[in-house]
Amino acid sequence: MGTYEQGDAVETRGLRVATVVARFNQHVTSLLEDGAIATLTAHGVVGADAPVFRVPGAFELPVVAKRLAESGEWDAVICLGAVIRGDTPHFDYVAGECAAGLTRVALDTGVPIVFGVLTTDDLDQALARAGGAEGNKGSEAAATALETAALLRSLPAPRNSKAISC
Ligand code: INI
Repeated sequence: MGTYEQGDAVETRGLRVATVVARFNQHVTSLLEDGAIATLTAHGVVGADAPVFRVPGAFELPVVAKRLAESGEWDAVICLGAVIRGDTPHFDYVAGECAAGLTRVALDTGVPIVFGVLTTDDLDQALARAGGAEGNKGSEAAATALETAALLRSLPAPRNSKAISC
C-alpha cells in the first residue's frame, strides 16, 4: 500500500478547517477523528477554527460538506467515514455515491473536500487504517486538507471572482 508523505513546510496560519464525521462504524470513525484533530492541532488549527460536525453515515457526508463549503467559512472540509463491505451490495452504493458526491462538491465550490473515508472488505482492514499498522487515514486527510488549502490560498483567485456587478 502507498504511503502519504507530508509536503514541504505548509503555511497553515489562519486556516479554518471543518471536519465531518460519519457515526456509522463509530468505533472506527472516532479513531479517524482523533487522528485528524491531532494533526490539525499540531499545525495550530484548533478550537473554533477546527469544528467537528457529525452525520449518520458516509452517504450523508456530501450534503453537509456542500453546505459547509458554500458558507465560505472554511478553507477545507475533511470528511471521515468507514464503509465496510460485509455481505451487502449496499456497500457499493454508499461508497460510490459518497466518493462521487464529495468530488462534485469540491469541484462545484472550489473548496478542498478531503476524502477520508475508508472503503474496506472487513473491520480488521479498517482498523489497520485507523491508527493501526497502515497508519491513520484521518491524520492523512487532515494533512491533505491543510496542504491543499494552503496551496489554493497562495494561487491567483479565479478570474470570475473579481467581477464587479454594477
Ligand atoms: N454508512 C457508512 O458510513 N458505512 C457503512 O458501512 C454503511 N453500510 O454498510 O451500510 C453505511 N450505511 C448507511 C448510509 O451511509 C446512510 O446513512 C443510510 O443509507 C441513510 O441514508
